[in-house]
Amino acid sequence: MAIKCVDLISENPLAWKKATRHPFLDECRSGTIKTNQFNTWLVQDYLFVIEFTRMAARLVTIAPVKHMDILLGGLSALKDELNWFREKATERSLNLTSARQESCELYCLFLNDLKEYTYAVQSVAFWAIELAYNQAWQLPGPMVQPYNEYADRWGNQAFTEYVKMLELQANEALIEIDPETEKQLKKVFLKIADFEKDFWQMAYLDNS
Ligand code: HMH
Repeated sequence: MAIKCVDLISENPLAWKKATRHPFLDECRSGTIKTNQFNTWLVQDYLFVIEFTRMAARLVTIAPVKHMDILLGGLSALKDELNWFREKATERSLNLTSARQESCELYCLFLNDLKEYTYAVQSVAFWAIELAYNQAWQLPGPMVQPYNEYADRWGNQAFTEYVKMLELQANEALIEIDPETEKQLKKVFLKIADFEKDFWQMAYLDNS
């Protein structure tokens, strides 16, 4: 039996839990997150999404034709997301030209390194990164203002369906992978879980 996306989660429940449950998100739910901590996350996530968009674009160049439609929809959503980040930053008077903090920088370098891998590995990585945010912003439950807008961006039903489509496509790509690729896949998945955990923590590290 070919490995599937869900197997990666069920084989690594603790790592995935740390990726998707964090005090940062609970404090957004209750409204107790400090504004400067939230702003740190916001700016760093914008910087991350720029590199994630480049990864999405690279994925289009190697995808089978039947997978392109979903991926192009994803790119279009990323266009809106980048503009939305700029709006949020303007509302909060944030400087989007700040430097990437270490956890963001390492994650972005990793995204760039993914280009050396097969489509199967890259499509699973793309799914896992989107799913992490989809679940992380849903799991705390309804958030207070202004954080409900952020929870809705990644937790909404349409985004959930999009992530399901990414999972189906990734599973198709996994049907005929060799044992070496399967090993790479597991490592890449665990790295993503770890990067996601560190990304939440970053909000508490630097609030200059
Ligand atoms: C760190 N992971 C991180 N940021 C995001 N915006 C996503 C995943 C999903 O888009």
